[in-house]
Amino acid sequence: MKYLLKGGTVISGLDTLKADVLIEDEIIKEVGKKIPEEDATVIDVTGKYVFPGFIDAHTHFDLEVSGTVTADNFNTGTKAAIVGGTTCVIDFATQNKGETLQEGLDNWHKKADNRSSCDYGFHMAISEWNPHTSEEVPHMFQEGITSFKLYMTYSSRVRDGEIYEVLKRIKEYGGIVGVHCENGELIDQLIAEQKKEGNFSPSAHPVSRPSCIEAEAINRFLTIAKLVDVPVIVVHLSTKEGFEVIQRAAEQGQKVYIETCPQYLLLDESKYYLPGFESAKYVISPPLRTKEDSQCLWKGLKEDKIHTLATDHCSFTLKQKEMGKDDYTKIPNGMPGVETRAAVVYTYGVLEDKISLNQMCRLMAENPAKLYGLYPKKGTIQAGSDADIVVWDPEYQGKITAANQMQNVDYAPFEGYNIKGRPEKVFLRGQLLVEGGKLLKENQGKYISRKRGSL
Ligand code: DUC
Ligand code: ZN
Ligand code: ZN
Ligand code: ZN
Repeated sequence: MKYLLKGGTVISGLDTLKADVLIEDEIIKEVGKKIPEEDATVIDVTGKYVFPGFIDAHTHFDLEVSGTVTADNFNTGTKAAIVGGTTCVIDFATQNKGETLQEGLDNWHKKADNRSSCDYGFHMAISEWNPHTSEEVPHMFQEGITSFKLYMTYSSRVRDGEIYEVLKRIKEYGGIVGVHCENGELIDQLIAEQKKEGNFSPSAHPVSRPSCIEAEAINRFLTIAKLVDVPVIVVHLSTKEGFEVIQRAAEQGQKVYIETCPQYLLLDESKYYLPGFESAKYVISPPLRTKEDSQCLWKGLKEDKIHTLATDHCSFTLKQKEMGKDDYTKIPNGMPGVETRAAVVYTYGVLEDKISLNQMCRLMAENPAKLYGLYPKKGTIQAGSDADIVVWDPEYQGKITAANQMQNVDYAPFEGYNIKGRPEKVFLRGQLLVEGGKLLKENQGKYISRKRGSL
């Protein structure tokens, strides 16, 4: 199949260019002025932006959390992703305690293979570090896994010494490690305190995980990374305090990549004081913060000190959230977001002049592609790249509502938010799969074996 996207405005991380894009089979064949039509199917995209397909490098599909499983699996999650303009997700394949990395990886392939509607790769989340796990690392690279994840909180948390060993080992192979930075031991202590005082409602959630809990963990993680002398990633940064810790390390020459998410930019801790059990929708970790924190994160994006915008999509239905009706610590943590990321970032970031169109492209396509070893196969519109393309209609106007979302959840964190702009067409490796908000064909996604990244 040959398509010629004619008359659009092609967005890259650096430029905005009036150009045609020729797609042949799975690949972008040519980008240029007035490409001859020949035998291609011509699509007039005058007045539209032409973005590389967006990449969401932080999703949790089909993940067991607090004795339940996320509402979105790879089938529903990747459908929601592609309709929202995301053509590739990198999900966290998770090694449960007692498992090998290979077992964790095999499990994730079973969950994702043949039922994904966008392309997908995996980070490997390591829950147990031992001599055998260490031996498995080179094999993970052969399997296309070049990034790893550690938690400093939850039951899967690892100790400082283990973080040190993991960083050393991954460094040997040129991979990169991203860490969920929160001080798990102190959180347990603060939770016990809240319960002793009789506080069992979601309003105790942010009190159990204050800003310093994130900032301290970041500082400790960066200390370890400095000892090992290796670049690292802080995932889902939520606080100004944490941002400042990272900037101090960066000023001293340390290479630290930062990811944040729309919820930390647009929502704040007032959500924990809603009537009834409403607040449970927003029980995520790290928690929502203050408006001042959000402002700091927007500024960090604007100044290119924050490198990627992902979702941490980890969805639970209201029924699942009810598990914590009498005890907020039993509310499964997480919220949906994979479907609405681009529209929200465009409307509340680009149109409000907080970031540019090119930055949107960098944060959601080019940078994650480079950082995670997908570039230039993905994350860019140039000859030879996968034809993963979002034709963005800047004129579309709508409203976010749970009633018409694809994500398998019965609420929307951004319910009632006005949206300007949406993906009018989405191509995945040359196939037109989304048109006018409708998914035309399911299960066309495939596993992407990643190379070592560099940004
Ligand atoms: N935070 C969440 O809210 N959910 C899943 C994992 C995480 O770190
Ligand atoms: Zn193998
Ligand atoms: Zn996390
Ligand atoms: Zn996460």
